Amino acid sequence: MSKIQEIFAAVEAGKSKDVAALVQAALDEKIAPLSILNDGMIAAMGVVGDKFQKEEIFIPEMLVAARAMQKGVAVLKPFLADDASASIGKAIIGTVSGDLHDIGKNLVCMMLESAGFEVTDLGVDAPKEKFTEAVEADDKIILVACSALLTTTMPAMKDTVAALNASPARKNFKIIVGGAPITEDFCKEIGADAYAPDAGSAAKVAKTLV
Ligand code: B1M
Repeated sequence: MSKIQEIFAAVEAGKSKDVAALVQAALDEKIAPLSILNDGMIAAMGVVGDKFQKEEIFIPEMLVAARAMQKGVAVLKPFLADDASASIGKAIIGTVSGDLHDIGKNLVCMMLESAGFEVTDLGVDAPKEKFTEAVEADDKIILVACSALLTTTMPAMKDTVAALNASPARKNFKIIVGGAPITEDFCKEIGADAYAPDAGSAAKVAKTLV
């Protein structure tokens, strides 16, 4: 079994300690950090999601897999970041109201930081008021990033973007949206400035926006 396959299996089985050690071993073997992330950990979470959908596993298993992935990401973090020294400006990020998924949001946060943004994380289940209060309290915020992982929380993203669009601070910032059910069309429909399919492209798109 290759290291990537071992990481995949350990994430799927929710073996946090093994994942951390295996990610370190893969890095020692000079395996590309993005391959460890995409082919090892994110791919395993995809299988976890499929198994959940088929009712082969349940929420506790999904949760331990998520924790295991987070341990792996913590080891990988310094190797994914570009270590930008100059600050581009301030950003806020959050997972919208009703949604507790944070792994993708955390990855976007990490990539924005590595691209040079000074990011404040509003966390998960963040009500629209949390976003508007943040941009109205600080006119240096130039980017708002919203994540949603559930089709049922897409309306909360729509409400959040509507509230941000109605904010008197709107001229100061751009809005970027993403998450598994989000599309370019949905982004346009709700009046956000940009959509990105993954964390790496979120950072690239964000830089072109500001
Ligand atoms: Co949830 N869950 N979950 N879950 N969960 C999904 C999303 C699901 C697809 C699983 C499935 O059924 N196949 C499904 C959603 C179905 C749908 O809406 N169509 C689902 C469900 C149904 C649920 C519950 C409703 C289950 C229940 O209670 N019956 C429940 C909802 C809780 C809530 O939020 N209110 C629930 C709960 C959970 C856990 C808490 C157990 C756990 C989350 C733990 C955590 O996040 N700390 C969990 C998990 C782990 C998953 C899966 C298995 C993995 C998610 C993940 O972390 N993926 C997921 C299945 C799947 O994704 N295949 C699933 C890895 C991560 C890196 O990818 O977050 O997509 P992702 O981020 C990507 C991109 O989307 C993008 O960048 C990242 C990659 O670089 N991205 C952005 C994300 N945000 C972005 C923002 C951007 C740009 C890009 O710009 C701002």
